[in-house]
This record gives sequence, structure tokens and C-alpha cells, in this order.
Amino acid sequence: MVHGSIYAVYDHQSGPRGDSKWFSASELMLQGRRDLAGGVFALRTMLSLDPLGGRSGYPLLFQTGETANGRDPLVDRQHPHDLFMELAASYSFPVTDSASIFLYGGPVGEPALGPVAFVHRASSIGNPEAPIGHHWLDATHITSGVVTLGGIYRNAKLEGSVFHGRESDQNRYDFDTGALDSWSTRLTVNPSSDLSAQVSHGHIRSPEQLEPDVDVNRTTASASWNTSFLDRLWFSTLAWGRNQPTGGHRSSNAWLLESSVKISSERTVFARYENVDKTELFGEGDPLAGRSFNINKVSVGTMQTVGRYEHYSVGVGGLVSLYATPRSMDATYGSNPWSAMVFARVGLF
Ligand SMILES: [Cu+2]
Repeated sequence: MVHGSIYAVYDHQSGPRGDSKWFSASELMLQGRRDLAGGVFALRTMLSLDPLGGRSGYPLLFQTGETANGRDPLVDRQHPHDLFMELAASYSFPVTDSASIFLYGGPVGEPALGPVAFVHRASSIGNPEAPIGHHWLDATHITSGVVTLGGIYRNAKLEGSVFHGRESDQNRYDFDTGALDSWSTRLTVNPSSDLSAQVSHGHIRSPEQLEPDVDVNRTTASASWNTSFLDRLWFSTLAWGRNQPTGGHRSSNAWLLESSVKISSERTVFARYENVDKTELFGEGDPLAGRSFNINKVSVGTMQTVGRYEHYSVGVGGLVSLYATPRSMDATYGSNPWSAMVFARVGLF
């Protein structure tokens, strides 16, 4: 199976901390599977050309997480994804008609923690922008070293993972390595073919390169569902994530609600709402350093398919985001921060 997409995006973020940039966001997913000894063996890899755009990623107001140079945190920027987003193998084996067990692992992969990552969620189809709650919900989707053991019984799946807790460093072309020092567990239930819900919890050892003494306990819960809107497919996700760092640092929450509706065969309309507590927007020495700020963000956008060919399609689109922030941030971000993106997308299938 081959699947992929590449976006070329012009990005503008308003205000004193804003910036403008052309960037590309891409992923190519390859998967092969075969029957083996009564079960199914699969190899999976996922690659991204994000690193070509530079180490500091793209401007995104209120985004935090990871680093571009190994010294300073990335703030108001979205980090690029690594060239290798996944390199993993899995084996699943049916035990009875309604039960199976599986083993998954590899040097780069995704532990059992959080909702489906935003790049793969049906509810964010057409939207190239990363959520500002990424590091509360699904940032572990690229982990350097992971082993997961899971069991499926009827419509329920229970998984446990051990993995390397440190997030990707600023070198996006290499493999990061380290001990399997972190763990997570996730319960997923699919009451119907149109609803999937999960709760998960993990202990992430020293995730941040710039704060190596801090571990994070992360708890997430989410539901994704499909409905129809005037006979059109409508995908939605509601997600909550909580980070509880060790060492007396304050806990913080992120909420996300997003939808994507295919209003015609050629047009998708999408929207996302987020509410996130941010404590890392102001560096040491700033009078606002260490304080927690609650950020509200609403984005709406659309994508129109303009060409369909045998193995790919071409679309163009755009989105606008508005933010509601505490007054005390006005001097830094302006009183009505906003941002917009226009993009072209090539989808492979
Ligand atoms: Cu990511």
C-alpha cells in the first residue's frame, strides 16, 4: 500500500511575534503485509520531506515544543517532522474468532498513547496546520524506539508500550536512539463502525531535550465519529490531553474539537477549535515567564479538488484562524491575533 500527500503552503501569522513563510508539509506511507504462520506480518514506513524546509519549521502562533538548535525552545513555530516518521513491523495472530493479539515495534514508531495523530485523522482532512495542543495529545506519534503488545477482543483493544521518551532532536535526518525508558497503555473501544473512543496514560521520561530533569505523565481521552451532513460524510474528533510534569511544574490541559465535511465530491470544508494552557511562551528573564496562559483558537478552511488523475489528485485551499487570549498578552501578540494559510496539495493514492 502506498499513500501520501504533500502540501505547499504560504503561511502568515499576525502581530509582533508573527511571521510569514512558504513551507511544505508532506508524508509518504508505505505498507506491505503477508500471511505468516497463521497470522499477518506487516512492515510499515512513513517518510516526510519536512526537514527540507529548515530546522525551525513554520510560523504558528502559540505553538511550543522541541528545538531548532539544541539551545532554545521553538516558540510560535511548528517543528518539522523527521525524515523517518515510522520504521516498524507488526505481527498479529488470531486466538479465537473474536480475539487476537499483536506485537508492534521498531526504531521509529508510535507508542499506544493519545488519539490518532492529526496528520492521519479523517477529521483533519484538508487541513495542513498542526494543532497547538500537539504536545498534549499526539506528539508521541514519532518516537525513537517502541515496542507495543496488544490484545483485541470483539470491539475493544488494550495495548501497552515501552518506548524511548525523548522527543526528536533538531537533527531531522538521523535516527535518535536511547533506552526504552517510558511506558504507556491505551484502551480503545469501537461501539459501532462509526465511533471510536480511547483513553490512554503514559509516563514519558525526560521528553524535552532542554529540560532533561523533567518527566511528564500524560493522560488523554478522545472520541472520533462519522456522521452524515446532507448526505455528505462528516468526520469529527473531540480530544482532551493533560500533561503532569514532575519536579513541581504545573499541570496543563488541551482540548480539541475538529470536523471535516466533504460537502461535494470535489470540496472539503474543515474547522478546528482548541483550548490550550501554555506555560512556555515566555522565556527566562521575561516578566511573564513561568505563567500559564489559556489560549483559544478557532480555524476554518476549505479545500477544492482541481484535478484528478490516475494515481494522484491536486487541490487548492485556505484557512483562517482567530485567537482569544488573556489581555496581559496584548503587548506581545497584539490585541486580536490572527493567522491564515493558502495552499496547494497533491494527494497520492
Ligand atoms: Cu507531529
